[in-house]
Amino acid sequence: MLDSLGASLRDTIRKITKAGYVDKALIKEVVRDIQRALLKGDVDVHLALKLSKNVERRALEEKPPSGMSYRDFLIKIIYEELIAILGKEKEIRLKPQKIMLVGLYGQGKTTTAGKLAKYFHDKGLSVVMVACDVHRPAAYDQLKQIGEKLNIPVFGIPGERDARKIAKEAIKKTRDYQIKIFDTSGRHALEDDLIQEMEDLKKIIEPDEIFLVLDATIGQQAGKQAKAFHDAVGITGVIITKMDGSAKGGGALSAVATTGAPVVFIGTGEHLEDFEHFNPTRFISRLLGMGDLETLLETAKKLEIEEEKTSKVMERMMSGKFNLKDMYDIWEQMAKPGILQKLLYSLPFYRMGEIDKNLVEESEEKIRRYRVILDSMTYEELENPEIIKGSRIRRIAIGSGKDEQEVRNLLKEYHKMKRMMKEMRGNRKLMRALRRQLKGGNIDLQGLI
Ligand SMILES: Nc1nc2c(ncn2[C@@H]2O[C@H](COP(=O)(O)OP(=O)(O)OP(=O)(O)O)[C@@H](O)[C@H]2O)c(=O)[nH]1
Ligand SMILES: [Mg+2]
Repeated sequence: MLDSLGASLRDTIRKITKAGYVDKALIKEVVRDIQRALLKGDVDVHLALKLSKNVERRALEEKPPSGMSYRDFLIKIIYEELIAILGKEKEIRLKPQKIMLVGLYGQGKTTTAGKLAKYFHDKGLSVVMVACDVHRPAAYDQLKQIGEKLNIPVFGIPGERDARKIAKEAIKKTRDYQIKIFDTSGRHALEDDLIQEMEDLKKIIEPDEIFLVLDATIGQQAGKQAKAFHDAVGITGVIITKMDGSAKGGGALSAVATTGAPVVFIGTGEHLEDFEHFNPTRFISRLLGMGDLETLLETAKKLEIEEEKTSKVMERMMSGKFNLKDMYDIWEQMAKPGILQKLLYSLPFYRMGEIDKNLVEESEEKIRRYRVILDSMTYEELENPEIIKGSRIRRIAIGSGKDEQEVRNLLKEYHKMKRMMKEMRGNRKLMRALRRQLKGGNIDLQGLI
């Protein structure tokens, strides 16, 4: 499915992964690659242009959360933008419902009726299919055969020429089933009599869902058809069939998404199990061949949360409020291996002089010890360190297995930090610099150690 589009996109990702660093030239090259791949995959020119512009703009303007490399960030942007052109996922409810399938000749309605029936049947619901196609000879037999294969009942009136009568009878006779799937007849084009028939059936059936069945090989035309059917009868989703072996699947999927109608399922072969619920995120992960993209995104999310936490602490410090809980947050960030060293290097006055390696190690060790002590404090004490005196100090020392002197040292350090912050607040130039950093989302915990 979409083999060549997938292969080109995977090549692009590989190019990024292999690159020594991400610069403007690489971004431009990657954007060109993606554009070419999308156009070859039959994606609309404007859509492909818009996507590549978005990727370029975001890659040049946005900054990765601290801790994430520019390389991973670029991949993440591409991934997100590709998902965005496929629209939103539509949830499939596993509750009693009536589904009406519509579409032109030979798009795959009858086969899809069977696939849908199997989908719900496999999930433990009772299913019946209704043969409302009275135009195509042997339409009833075709559905009946599919039903026999699946062991799922089919309701129909062989020989009946009026689809409305069949639908009316079906509504009366299929009350016991949870899922009712109505196969209808197609036409060469969206003619008036097809529209009339769909409207009449819609009134009788009162379907919960009207799914338009479209063949992927029509490519971008899928968008126009989806819109025309929607205007004529009101569809609630689109099922795209024959995604296997069609190079135009990308065009069909993206064109439908631009109409706002969600793609609900895709058919990927002639067999009844060749069918899947369409999920844009999963689809793109598979297309890019990256099982670990989810992990990448999760990591990014975590880093963003941490960054948010850090900037909250900074804000509190700048507003003059600062307690042991904030100190704990800062130390929690710093306790991560390597972070402290990175921070120290980023401080201007450290950069000027030599960084003593022992200092880093000592500080890391001290932070580890202090965190144990903080863990033994009550919430009230962390919020309001001034109340920590005599008997509380004793209790905290025993609780953390340290001696009282060390608890006192920690408190001293806290007061020193607080004092330092007061002085910082007096230093307007420094505060301005900090605010700028905070706004840029690039925060160094300057001067806190
Ligand atoms: N490769 C492939 N073939 C499919 C898929 N879905 C349907 N087909 C084939 O497409 C052909 C037409 O499918 P039908 O289900 O009969 O289509 P229809 O819309 O009911 O056709 P009419 O009733 O004549 O309007 C059949 O040969 C199916 O086997 C699919 O996802 N992949
Ligand atoms: Mg049919």
